[in-house]
Amino acid sequence: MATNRTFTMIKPDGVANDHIGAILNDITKGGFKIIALKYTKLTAENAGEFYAVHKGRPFYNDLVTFMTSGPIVAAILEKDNAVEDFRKLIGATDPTKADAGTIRNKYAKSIEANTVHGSDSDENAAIEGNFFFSQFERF
Ligand code: RTP
Ligand code: MG
Repeated sequence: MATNRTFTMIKPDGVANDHIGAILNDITKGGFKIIALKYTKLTAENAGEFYAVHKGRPFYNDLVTFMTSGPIVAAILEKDNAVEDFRKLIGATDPTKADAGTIRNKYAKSIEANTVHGSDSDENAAIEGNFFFSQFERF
């Protein structure tokens, strides 16, 4: 059964290009409730651990460098069928292939600087939410 939570980050390009407010608005209008929210900056160690699944891929080192290049916004979101519906809201990894109206279509500049992260499974949503938030930071 699909759980009702997913995890997202507004990546360094989304923050640097002043899209935090617009993206949170899109998320809310998309029917997601924000149940945890944090403005922070990843260390290389944090980013390496978060993206460990991609270790060894050609883009891994650039991804870690990019994800540590500036502050990010992390959030846990709640909605029925959250993981799948959120990935629809953000669009394809490559923004040139993202459907019109999706967050990546509207704000992303490249496959790397693609503005938002969305968990790819219920299991990873729980792992990623726990990576950023304690039980005292989710409501
Ligand atoms: P995310 O995990 O950030 O939500 O993105 P995703 O599921 O759509 O894509 P994924 O395959 O998990 O890749 C993670 C992030 O790595 C960067 N990437 N660069 N240069 C490349 O070919 C390439 N491929 C992936 C992107 O920033 C992608 O979001
Ligand atoms: Mg992914």
